[in-house]
Amino acid sequence: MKILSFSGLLAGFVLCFSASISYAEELKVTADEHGMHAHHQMGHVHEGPASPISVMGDHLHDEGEWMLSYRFMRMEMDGNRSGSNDLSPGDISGVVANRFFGTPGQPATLRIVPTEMTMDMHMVGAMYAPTDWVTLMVMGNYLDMEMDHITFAGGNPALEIGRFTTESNGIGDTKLAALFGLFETGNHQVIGKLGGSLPTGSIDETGTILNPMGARVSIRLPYAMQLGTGTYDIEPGVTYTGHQGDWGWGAQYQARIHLGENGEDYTRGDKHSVNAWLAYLWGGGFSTSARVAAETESKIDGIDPQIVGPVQTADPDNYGGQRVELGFGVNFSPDDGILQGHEFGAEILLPVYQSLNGPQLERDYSFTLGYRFAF
Ligand SMILES: [Cu+2]
Repeated sequence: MKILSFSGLLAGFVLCFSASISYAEELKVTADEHGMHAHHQMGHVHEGPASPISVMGDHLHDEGEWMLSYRFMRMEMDGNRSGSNDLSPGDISGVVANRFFGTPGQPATLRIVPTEMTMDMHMVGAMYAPTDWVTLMVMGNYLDMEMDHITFAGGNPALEIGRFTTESNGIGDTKLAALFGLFETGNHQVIGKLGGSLPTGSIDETGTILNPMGARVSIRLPYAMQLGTGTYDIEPGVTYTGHQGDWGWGAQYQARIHLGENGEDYTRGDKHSVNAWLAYLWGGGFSTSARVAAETESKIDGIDPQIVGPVQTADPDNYGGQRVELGFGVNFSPDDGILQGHEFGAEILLPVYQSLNGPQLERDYSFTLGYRFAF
């Protein structure tokens, strides 16, 4: 269904912008006549269509050029699964073993089940190129998260006694990276990334929960609701991009490797991701893209002694997994006029495969809206 409505959207673009396309064709002819071979004008980072807005580190800037960006991402999680099997709250409460059984007040099986989570992320980034072959990047994040839960009675795991929502918000981890041009010929470019993440996000956020005895208590929130990793992380990557006429494509590998243990005695799971995309420039600066993204993340190593409870999210083993998502994007980056150098993009990602170290909340969708400006 979603694919069908996307085709509809594409068809819409074809109709709406056919006029702009012929205008763009005219411009191209003029450019060729004037010998302005399509190399990198100031404030114009893309030859061919733009990459999807959620893809980062896919381009270099010319010496002395800056770029500022803002992105908003919303990720929605809904329902649980373990491996690739869906689980209802009744499949978890009273069934899944509680790793904290033996600690005073902890039942043998789980009693609190997360049902939904929303994460909003505001990302502000800057890029600067000290030379043509190196571009530096810095990105700050602000996170706002909410998780809904059902609490079942300590003495009767089938009896719901209430619901509650926990929240956390604040600055996340800060990213730094250097991008290097490794290879460039005609329409093809390979860029290496050497990046890192600084532990600026809090890992001791607290919240109020409803426990299986019916009491509201304040506790340290589980790992999923913490704002940072607490560790210094290395983020290497390599990106290939190519373009031909109105088509553009790319492929990227990225990793996030956590160094050492954080101050609360644990390490988030390392993450590796690959993605590939295809984009088409319809004209007038409008392009659309389709992307496939796959990632694998390990479970958490170690345990925060203050995160305890009859809930799946308190268990470091219920983190990570593998997923594959499809992304559909739209970009607008005019070649001329007052908006030249400004780029607007949106992309939605829909999971097609998830195998989680669960029980764990499964991803429903995520989307990113972004703006970037080069000067
Ligand atoms: Cu840039």
